[in-house]
Amino acid sequence: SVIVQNIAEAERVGKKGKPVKDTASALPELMSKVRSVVGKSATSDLTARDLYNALAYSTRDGLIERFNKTHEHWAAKDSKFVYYLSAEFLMGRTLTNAVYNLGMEGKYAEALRSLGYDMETIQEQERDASLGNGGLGRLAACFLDSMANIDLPGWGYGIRYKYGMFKQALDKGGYQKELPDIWLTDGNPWEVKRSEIKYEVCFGGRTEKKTVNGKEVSVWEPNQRVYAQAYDNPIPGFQTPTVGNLRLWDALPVTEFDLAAFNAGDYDKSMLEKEKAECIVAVLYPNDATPEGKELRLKQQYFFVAASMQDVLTRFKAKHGSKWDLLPTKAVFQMNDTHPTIAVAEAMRLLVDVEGLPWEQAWSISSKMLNYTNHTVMPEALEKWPVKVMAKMLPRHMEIIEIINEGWIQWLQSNLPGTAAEKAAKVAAMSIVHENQWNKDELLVNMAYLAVVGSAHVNGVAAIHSDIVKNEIFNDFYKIFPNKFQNKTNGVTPRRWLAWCNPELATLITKTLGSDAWINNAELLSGLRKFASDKNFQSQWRAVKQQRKAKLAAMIKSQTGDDIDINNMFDIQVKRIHEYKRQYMNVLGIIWRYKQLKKMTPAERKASVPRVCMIGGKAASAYDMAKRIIRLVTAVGAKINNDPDTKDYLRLYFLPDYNVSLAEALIPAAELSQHISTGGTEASGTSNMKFQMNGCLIIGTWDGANIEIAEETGVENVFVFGVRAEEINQLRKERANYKTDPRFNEIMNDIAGGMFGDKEYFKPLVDSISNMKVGNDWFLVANDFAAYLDAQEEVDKVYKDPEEWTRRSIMYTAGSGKFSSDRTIREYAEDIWDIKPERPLA
Ligand code: RUG
Repeated sequence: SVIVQNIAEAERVGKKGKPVKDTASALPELMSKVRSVVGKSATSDLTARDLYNALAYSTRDGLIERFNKTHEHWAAKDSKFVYYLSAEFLMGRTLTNAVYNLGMEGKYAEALRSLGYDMETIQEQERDASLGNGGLGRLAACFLDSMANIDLPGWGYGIRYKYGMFKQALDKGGYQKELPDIWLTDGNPWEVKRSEIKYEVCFGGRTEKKTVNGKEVSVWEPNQRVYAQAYDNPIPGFQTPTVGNLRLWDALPVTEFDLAAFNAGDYDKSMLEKEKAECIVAVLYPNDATPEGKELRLKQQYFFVAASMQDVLTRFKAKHGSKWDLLPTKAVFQMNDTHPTIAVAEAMRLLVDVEGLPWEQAWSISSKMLNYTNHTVMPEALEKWPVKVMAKMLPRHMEIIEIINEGWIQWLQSNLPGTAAEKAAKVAAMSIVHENQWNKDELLVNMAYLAVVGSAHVNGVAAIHSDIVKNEIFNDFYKIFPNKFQNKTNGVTPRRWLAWCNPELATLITKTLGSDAWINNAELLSGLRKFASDKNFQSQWRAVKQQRKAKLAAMIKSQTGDDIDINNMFDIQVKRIHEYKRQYMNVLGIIWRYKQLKKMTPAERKASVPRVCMIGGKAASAYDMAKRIIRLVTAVGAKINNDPDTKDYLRLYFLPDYNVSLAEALIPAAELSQHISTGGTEASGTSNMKFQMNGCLIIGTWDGANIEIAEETGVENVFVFGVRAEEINQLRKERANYKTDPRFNEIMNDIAGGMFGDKEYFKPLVDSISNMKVGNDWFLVANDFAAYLDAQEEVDKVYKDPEEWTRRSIMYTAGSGKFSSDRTIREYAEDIWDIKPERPLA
């Protein structure tokens, strides 16, 4: 197809781009930034932080220059754009990524060395931009990288949260402690404030029917107004001059300071508006357990959607005036989960109320340019706003949603087959506004249904998940609009997640394949397959892994004081802590291993496969069970790491504050990673792809993207176990009759009996999976436990054969090409957005 040809051409041209190696100019450049930005002289004692700032501002110059060229080019071509609307962007650090993507690592590394620093030390000065919770936010960041990389005109739009994802610490007792993530305190060299780009965003108030030009219209009279202020964050591609953009919105008060109130001595009132505005963007995902929290979250969602849509429409109008029918040929939006789906109502408000278009024309435009990605099957994450909250916060939008819903219901009534009673049941099941099933007095707006009705395309994020989306979650809708639904299996950027985070392995791959072309064309990694059984290559591959294990061991030593033997298997599970992800089952397996080791003779222990197990991830502040799971990990770790009989054979560490930077250190060092969610619950997973790329073997369930990873790697190379998605409903129904494995019972008794202390605190955890009645052990830990232990035995067996283990490891990396986000973005561009790459001249 045309798009594939364009991309291929773009890549061919890009490969000619040579990395900048202008080392001579690097030192003077850095020194100039030391003077102008850091405010010190070249003869001062320069700290790592000073050099970080100097290097960041130097790199930023290069970014901005390319950014301007890219955007001038796209504007001149009047390219069609995709706008990725996401409440989360988990960007991590920018420095290394920018320096490497711009090909400037050689240039700066030497200059830094001459000043007595290395790149790694300097890079550690940067705080992660953690504007996301987990997979969904990191996916958005990978997508931006790939969009720039393949020259696709597109931007991300989100919120410039003042405090990102909380910093996780452990208190003395081993419980999670949440600390604010004050990431902007020392400034952010990577953003550009666009003072001139600011939009008013309104909330609350009421609507009033008025007659305008002989027509009755609804006029919104809001009672709060704030400004959304644009900040641009340039996103560089690799071996291309393209630099894309992430535009984040800050909230400002319309009146900065109430001088009259101040002069009257009311100091609190004088700052009130400012505080109210700042509150909107203060924290990522405020706890929504209270009505106040819910309102604030909806406010955040509307805030960034309203600013982003006004921004797009303003640019469109500047170019095309009121030729609104052209809009879907110039702009498409991808709504990342339900968080930005108020966009459906906002698009209608802007086109009908502000631009004066007839409803039908506006609907035809809006429903062509909006698309929705579903990322979860968890009902609690498919947002539903009480009508009361929506009507209070966004009264005009509530009216618009009601009009959309009326039209939708009418359409259903005229088009659905069946008797009147059958139709009525279907209409009730598919209505965008419906009763709360737990509280019949409350009406809810189902944001996912609004998105499905208002979008051109709806997609899931892995093959199995897209099937569940079609056949379960939105089955009624799928039957009506089969062509609306697609699959777009997730991906991750091979730049950050292999080439830059694991330079040791990247160098070996490049040497072996004869070129670094795989960095932009990950399918070329399949060329490693033919070396998988080559003994010489295997030993080089193992040496790289050992190097990375040594690095991680040093990090753990610095945090815990413990020495770790790098000949032991590094077994890692890192992701958000959730019952469905089953870190709990991992701990139960570790307890079983510990108990077995205790029973062994010293000789038997010596013959076992020693492991260092690591678990990391944050528990949502209001998620009590997840916090108890963390405490179980720390309690079990404390016992086994200090037991002289076992500590040489088994360790368990909880790694606090898991974030992008920590992932970059862990993933290259991992030998086994665990992706053990209950079949049918993990939409895709993306860390599984990162581990795979880095040659880490997977123990996993037949769930999410594990399935496709196994297909690409060779199912025989993956340790697969557990119940399948299609079995879980039946198993849940049969809960009461389930006979648990004796080993499982023994461990439950151990925890309940206080083997790891804190038995009262662990009681709800034990109860949640051990009383076999319907509704208990929802995530089927008991059902999978025996199969999990068997799979772990198989892991040990294979690890005892280093050649077989290494062969598999190579096969993982070789099979990871499909999981490049470049592939995913190409599919979105071709099948959903209809956007072609457009490369600016270098
Ligand atoms: O839990 C899902 C992951 O399975 C998936 O890989 C990721 C990206 O598609 O999105 C995660 N997710 C889902 N994060 N938040 C949600 C629900 O809002």
